[in-house]
Amino acid sequence: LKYCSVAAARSMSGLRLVLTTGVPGPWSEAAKGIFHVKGIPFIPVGQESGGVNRELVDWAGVPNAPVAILDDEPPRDGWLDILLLAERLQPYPRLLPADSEGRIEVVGISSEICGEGGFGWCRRTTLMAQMPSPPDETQAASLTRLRTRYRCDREALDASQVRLAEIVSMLCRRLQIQRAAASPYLVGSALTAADIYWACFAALLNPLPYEVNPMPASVRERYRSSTPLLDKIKDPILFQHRDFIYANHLSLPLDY
Ligand SMILES: N[C@@H](CCC(=O)N[C@@H](CS)C(=O)NCC(=O)O)C(=O)O
Repeated sequence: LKYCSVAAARSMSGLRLVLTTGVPGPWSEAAKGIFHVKGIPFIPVGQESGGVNRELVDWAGVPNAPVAILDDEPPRDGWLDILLLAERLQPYPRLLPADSEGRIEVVGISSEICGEGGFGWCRRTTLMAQMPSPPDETQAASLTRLRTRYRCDREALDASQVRLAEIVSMLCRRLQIQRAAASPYLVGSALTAADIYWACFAALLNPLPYEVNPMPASVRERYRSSTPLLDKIKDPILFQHRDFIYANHLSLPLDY
């Protein structure tokens, strides 16, 4: 992907989407997926994972990604705000059902995947809290920044492991119930945002193969690491769902 610098993007109008560069950050991949499905064009702007990202903080108020900035509207850096913006710019295909009950289900599941204290957040905590400090000074500083930014400390570790297991079990159960009802989707019988989020966040347990996802080997190894508890819970249906969503709704190879 050809990224625009923050300085250049700032002087443009239209939809600018700040994305983590060089790795398939699940929140960034999901934001791209949402705009892709709706056919909404955007200007990609690069964010450095673990970096200070001073210019970005000055523009968007946050150092991380994704952030969607439309014209001179306030920057949107939360997954739900980004989704609601996409729904507004191009209502079809709907990624949130029209009925309130359906929306509750999709937003609830999505929050379990993307929200603070959800799957992505807890998986990051379990991976980063246990990482040995890298010998390289720049890498060590970047890890410290990420740990502080996302509160990945030893105290959060146990609670994160419990939440992670709970959410992964819920997703497996739900996918099995849906399969029994002949739906390949997480909610109802059509694609919703929850499917895109899970397809992208599943990488934190099992990244797509190198041919379509040439991520750094060290990050891949970390994402793939498991625990006896997770091994017991992880059902292949989690990744069958992911593969179906990529094959039918998203685009490969990943481009970050
Ligand atoms: N606030 C965001 C989540 C943002 C987030 O956790 N971003 C991470 C994962 S892509 C990130 O930018 N990490 C790299 C960094 O902080 O430098 C949302 O709710 O969508």
